[in-house]
Amino acid sequence: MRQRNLLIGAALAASLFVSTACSSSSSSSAASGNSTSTTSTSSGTSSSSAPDVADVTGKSTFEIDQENFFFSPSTIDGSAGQEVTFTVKNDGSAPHTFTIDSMNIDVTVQPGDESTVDVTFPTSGTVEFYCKFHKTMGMTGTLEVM
Ligand SMILES: [Cu+2]
Repeated sequence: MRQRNLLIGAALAASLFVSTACSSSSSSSAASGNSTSTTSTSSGTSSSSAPDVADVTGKSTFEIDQENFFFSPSTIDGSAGQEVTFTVKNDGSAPHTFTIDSMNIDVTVQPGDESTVDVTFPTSGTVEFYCKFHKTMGMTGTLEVM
């Protein structure tokens, strides 16, 4: 008698375990559904932080956006000696600068504001531009002659 009760108890425990396993597997599939949407969200984030290159060859004007805390695009390809008027637009919530030491360019743009800057590409190589407030946070960019 006592042995039989143990068997029933074991069977009950086994069926409980199965139903628990079932519910936990269904809840884990719901969780994986959540993680799928999380993945698509984070891939959108990673695409905005991915190398952001623009080719302005042949253009006389171009817009650079300032965000918190990066330039978009951050790499700008042009031709040797090309003159471009950049419209520097601050889409962030903090003041940012567009600064190029070698060209004596140092423009501060307030949030929601924009400013135009005349830039001449170098004859070869690269020139760095940056925000002097957030350079240490990686808010830099490059003018590049291909
Ligand atoms: Cu800044």
